[in-house]
Order: sequence, then C-alpha cells, then structure tokens
Amino acid sequence: MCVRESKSFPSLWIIFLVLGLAQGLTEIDSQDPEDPEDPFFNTDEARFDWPWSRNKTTKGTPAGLNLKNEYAQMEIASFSDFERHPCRRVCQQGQSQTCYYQLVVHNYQRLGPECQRCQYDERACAAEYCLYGDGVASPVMAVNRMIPGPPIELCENDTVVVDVLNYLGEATTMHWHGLNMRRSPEMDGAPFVTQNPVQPGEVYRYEFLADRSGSLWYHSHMGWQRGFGVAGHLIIRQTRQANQHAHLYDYDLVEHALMVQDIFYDHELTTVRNILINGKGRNHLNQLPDNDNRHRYERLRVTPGYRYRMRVLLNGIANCPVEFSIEQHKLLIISTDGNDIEPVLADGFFLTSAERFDFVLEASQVAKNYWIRVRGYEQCEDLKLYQGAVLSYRGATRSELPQGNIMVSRQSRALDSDNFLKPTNISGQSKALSAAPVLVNDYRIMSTIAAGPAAFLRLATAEKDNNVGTVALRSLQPVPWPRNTKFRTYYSSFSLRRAPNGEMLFQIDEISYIPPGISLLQGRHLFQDDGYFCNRSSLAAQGRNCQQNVCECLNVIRMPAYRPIEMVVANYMVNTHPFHIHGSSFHLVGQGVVGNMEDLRNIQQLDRQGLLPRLPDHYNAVRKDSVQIPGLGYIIVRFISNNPGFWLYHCHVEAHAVQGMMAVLKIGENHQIKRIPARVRC
Ligand SMILES: [Cu+2]
Repeated sequence: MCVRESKSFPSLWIIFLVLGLAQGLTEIDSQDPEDPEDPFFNTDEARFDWPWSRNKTTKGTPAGLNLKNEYAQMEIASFSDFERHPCRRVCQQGQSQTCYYQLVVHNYQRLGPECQRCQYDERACAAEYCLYGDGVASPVMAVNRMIPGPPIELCENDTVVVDVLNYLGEATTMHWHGLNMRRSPEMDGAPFVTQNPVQPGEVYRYEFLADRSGSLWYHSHMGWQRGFGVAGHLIIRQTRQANQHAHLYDYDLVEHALMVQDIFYDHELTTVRNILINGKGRNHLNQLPDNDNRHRYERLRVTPGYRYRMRVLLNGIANCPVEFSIEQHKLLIISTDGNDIEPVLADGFFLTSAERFDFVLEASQVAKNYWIRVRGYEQCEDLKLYQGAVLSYRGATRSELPQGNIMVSRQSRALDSDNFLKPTNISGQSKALSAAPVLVNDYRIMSTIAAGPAAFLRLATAEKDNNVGTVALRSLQPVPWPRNTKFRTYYSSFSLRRAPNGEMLFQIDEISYIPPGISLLQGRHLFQDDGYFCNRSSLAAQGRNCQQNVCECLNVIRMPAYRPIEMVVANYMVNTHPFHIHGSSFHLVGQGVVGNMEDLRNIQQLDRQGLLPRLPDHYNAVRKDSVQIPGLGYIIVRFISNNPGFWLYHCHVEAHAVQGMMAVLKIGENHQIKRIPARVRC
C-alpha cells in the first residue's frame, strides 16, 4: 500500500560508487579476517567464531546477501568517521551548506576479529574499527562500524541530507533527538508515527534543516537498536557572534564529546552488564588488573592553561541515571539538551537517559592524568556499576592511568573536592570551595527535600549552594510567551502494571501503547481518529476502567495547535523516568516529589489546591527536551504548540518504552498538519 522512498541494492551500489568517488572518501582497508599472512591469526586461540567466516567456509561465496550477518561482504563506500567532512568547519555568518552523510546501520560485534591487533597496540583499536567495549565479546549494532556512530558536526542553518542504509536484519528508523522538525515532520524518525520503518535492504533519505544549535544526537527509534549501539552525536555549532558562551572556552573539540551508555551482553536484555564511555571501559566485575590489555579507557587530552567545552550525553537503556564528575576539577555547566543556561560551577552532574550537559573544563591542575568518573544509580547502583575515562594533560605519561581511585565514596568525594588546587577564575564565577560537592540535576535531591508530609510544597529552586535541581537551572533566554499567559493544562501519568499473564506493562495514562499499522502522519486521511485512537477519556467514555483492567491501545492525546500548553506528568513509580516528547522543546516550570500514590492519582486536585507551584516567567525556566520525573513525583512543562503534527511522547528508558510507556501527541487538526511530499505519502 505504501510507496516508500526506498531504493534497491543495485542502485545503491551506484550511489556508493559515485558518492565515494565524488567526496574522496577514505577507502577502507578491507582486511580479510582469515588472512593467513596475518601474524595474529596463526593460532586457534586467535580464531574467532565469526558469522561470515563460518558461512564462507561452509557455503562458499553466498549468492544472496544474508542481511543479518554478512554486512562484511558489502563494499560500504564510506566508513569514514566524517573527520574530513566539509561541513565540519568554523561557523560563519551567511555560509550555510548542504551536508551529505551516509549512515550504514548494521550488525557488528564487540571484540570481533578487527580487534586482534588492538590487544597488542592501543592505536590499532581505532584504525581497524575494533569495538573493544569492555573486552567482552558480544553482538551489537553499529553505525559505520562505530559505537557511538560517527559524530555529525554542523553549523546552525545547514541543510542536512542523510541516507540511512539499513543492513540490519530488521526494520529501522533514525530519530534526530533535539530537532523539532518544524518544516519536515516526516523526518522525525518515529516509526509508524512520522514514517513507516525502513526495511532491511532499504535506504531512506532524511533531509532537514539544522534550525537550532546545541548538543543533540541521533539514534534509532526501533526496538532495542539504540541499546545495541545505533546512536551518535549530532553537534550543531553557532557563529562566534551568536554563541553567548563563546568567551568561556578556548576549544570545542568533537574528541571531547562523550556518550555514556549502559550495555547488555549478547541478547540478554534483562540485566545491565556495564557502563561504557564512548564505547570503552573496564569490566570491573572480572577482576582484571587496571593495566591489563583487555580493557581500554577513553582518553581525553588537554593542554594546561586552556579551557575546553565538553559535551556529555547519556544513551540510557535501562533505568540507570549516572553521576558524572572529573577528579580534582570543577565543571562550569553551560548548556543542557542543547539549550544554553546561566553557567553553574559544579563538582558534577547527573544525567538520566537522553539528557545532555555541556560544561567548560579549565585545564588548570598539575599536568598528570585524572579520572573522569561515571557512577551508575538505581538499577546500575544495585549492580555496583561505574566507569572511568582518563583526562590526560599534555606532559603526563600517556600510557599511565591516574593514580587516584577510579571511584570514591561520597565522603571522600568531599575531601577530593576540598583538596585540589584552587582553579584560576574560570568565567569570573569563582566560588568558595566548600567541603560539600555541588551537584547539578541530582534526581535524589528531590526525594531528600520532599521526604515528609509537606513534601509537595517544595520546589527545588534551591539556592545554588550545593544541590542544584534541574528546575533551578535558568535559561539564557526569556520564556517564549507573554506575561500572564493562560496555559491549557493536561494531566498525564507514568506507571507500571502487571498483566494477568505476568507480563510487566509500562504505561502512560495507565495505557500500554500499541503502535498503529500505518504511519499516522502519512495515513491520517485513511482513518477516523475516534475509531482508531484511544486515550484516557475515550476509554472512560466506553466505561473501561484502566485502574482495574489492562488497557492496551494506540494512545493518542489530542492538543490544539498554536496554544500555550502545560503538561503535569505524575510518576506513580518509585523509580525516576526520563520524560521526552518529540516536536517541541519545553520549559521546565515545576518538579517535585509528592511521595505517595494516592495524592499522585489525584494530582489534579492537588493542583487545584495550589500545591504544585510553577516558576514565575521572570525566572527564565530552563528549556529541555528530556527531563527526569522524580520517583513518586511530578514535572510541569510548558510549550507553545506551534508545530502541528503527530509526535511521540515516551519514557526514554529503552526498556520501558519498548514495553509500552509511550503515547502520541496529535497537535492540531488534520488540515493544520503539513502535507507530506508525495514520495513518502501512503
Ligand atoms: Cu521509564
């Protein structure tokens, strides 16, 4: 029924060839994993059980392409990591470009045959597209042989053209997290919402305007693919004149962009096994000594005396918020989710899945190696998971690891913070060093503040002394609505229910999401909304009580276009959930812990009693696209619904979204939603 913009493989080869030649892309040295000349392939121990080598010997050259395992048979033109991409440049006024990329999404392996040399020579790890991971072999999914995928670096107002080639054995889509796709809703990458998934063997062309700047990212929006590795940085820079934080740092290097991710082994998706930083890290559970070659730490190099902008993102799969800090360094936090904030000088910050924080690090300490520390919480805390990377000063011994402990207790953390040399005045915001570390976005603060009967009366607009709650951050820009704007409030909830068959159902508005069979954006004229969609009120009208019954359907929440919208989202669970909506960034105007289910279920009533305070407009509430809802708590977000369309609304913990914690916001009526170009219309 659908005519998708897809091309078959023969035309792909031509595209590869032409683009490869035209762009002068690096050719990949296609090393045969069974090369008898390879000195590291002489012993049986070195022989990996590798899908395509098995097939080669048993079946000879396969006639047809087995997309599941044999990506290596393909001459993929560009495995370049875009380092020499012409769009990677100093941004200048009036010099927008059209930027072309190929992202090949394929099955891959951590510690595959590419890693043979890497065990002996650290530099070989990158050159041979070895995914070292934590030294434990596991099937993964990669983008252009990389995890994280190749970073895309652009300037604001560039036009982006990305061909996503699906060499997986299953359908995929790519989401551009942080871009609102105002002109091109069909490019949002939400499966069955803004597009039909890209089938194995197909290529899908995403084309959109980079109409904002900041630390964004791209990731697959299908199933568990993001968890298996299909994700990368999308960094959009501004001209120096437009960049309000430009004076705070000397360097903004892509090598200093970090993706933190919790991982699984094999296809065992119930247990988190480790946390990696840029795809690397130590396996702390297997007791290998630090200097063992079977694990690698990511290294960030800095030169004393300079200030560096660093970008951190959490591609969280399980319920594992993390705390990020750097041994003996303060972090000047300047941006979150790509939105500039009033700088906050901190000792560390927390991230829940999909959140980003940018900070400035001044290389002002003794020139040696320091630990970059990532500590896992919630599920990852139970499993004692943490990870390190190395901040390596020029002049320090490159091969050495930092002398301090990779992880420190909270108590010694304070000492650590107290003992380091006072940094030179980084931004004119010098702060007296106190024994208590300053932590930004600490999801536990809320619980601490709110424990007690008057819980919900407190907002975490904390004095910026120690604990800076998310809601306390201030945007550099005023809120985009006039004073005294009246918002239309929608109440929503995140919850968990056990189905009669024992299955755990994660829910929004006590409904588990069932995706539609046809993409809503393209197919919207083919069905009647009322018959096709469900939501809390439609189910109530039918007499269905979702507190007693299990409700599973296509939950679409309808909102008018071009109106001030407010969402109050309650979390009935003890654990935090990262809230994310597509199509609109929002301002966080309230966040708190209520502490009990009963009140949360009646949050509308609490609100009517004036117990859920909002930040005043003049506070310049922080703008975000992903934010944590505290356990047994709530958030209040505001936005203007000026982007009509179908937009996913979900928890950004992959495990929860996959199990139903998802819904769709339909903003505006059909006639207000952009007509989709014929080539992708159904
Ligand atoms: Cu969740």
